[in-house]
Amino acid sequence: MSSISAALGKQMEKAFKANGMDGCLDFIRSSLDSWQDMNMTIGVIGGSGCGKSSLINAIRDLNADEKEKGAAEVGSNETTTHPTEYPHPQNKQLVLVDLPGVGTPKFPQNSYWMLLKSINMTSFCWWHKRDFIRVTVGWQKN
Ligand SMILES: Nc1nc2c(ncn2[C@@H]2O[C@H](COP(=O)(O)OP(=O)(O)OP(=O)(O)O)[C@@H](O)[C@H]2O)c(=O)[nH]1
Ligand SMILES: [Mg+2]
Repeated sequence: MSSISAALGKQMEKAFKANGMDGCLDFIRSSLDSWQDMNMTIGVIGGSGCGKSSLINAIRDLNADEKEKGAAEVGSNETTTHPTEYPHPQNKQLVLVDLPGVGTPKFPQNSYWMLLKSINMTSFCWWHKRDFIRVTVGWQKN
């Protein structure tokens, strides 16, 4: 965090030296809007059958049977077997990654991190079975 602030401080100083207070304000305004150009790839993690694929379908406004529209497959037993990316229909900068369930014989908890490392995620959401109150969100440090 401190390195980001120092870098921003230097850029503000540069903008100020080049164009005075107006230059500095222009720089701050463009920095505040810069998040709109960011790409976000969110991995949806959780136990098998907790509803990860259903959540992604709901966010993309799709039912599980709308396969022709690209709905993620939903099922009762270890349905998702490899990481699959689903871009948001209205915002292509947002990509949701459907992941296999954690802690199955094929994807044991202690080696799951290797699967996560193979995906270029900016953040993750840990989905808990039918528990809309408890969602864990995190992000990967660059
Ligand atoms: N009652 C109820 N059932 C749900 C909900 N979300 C998902 N399900 C059902 O739970 C089952 C598993 O859903 P999935 O979305 O395939 O779960 P998943 O976490 O992707 O499962 P894996 O891919 O096997 O890890 C399906 O039968 C869904 O219909 C929910 O909010 N409420
Ligand atoms: Mg699934």
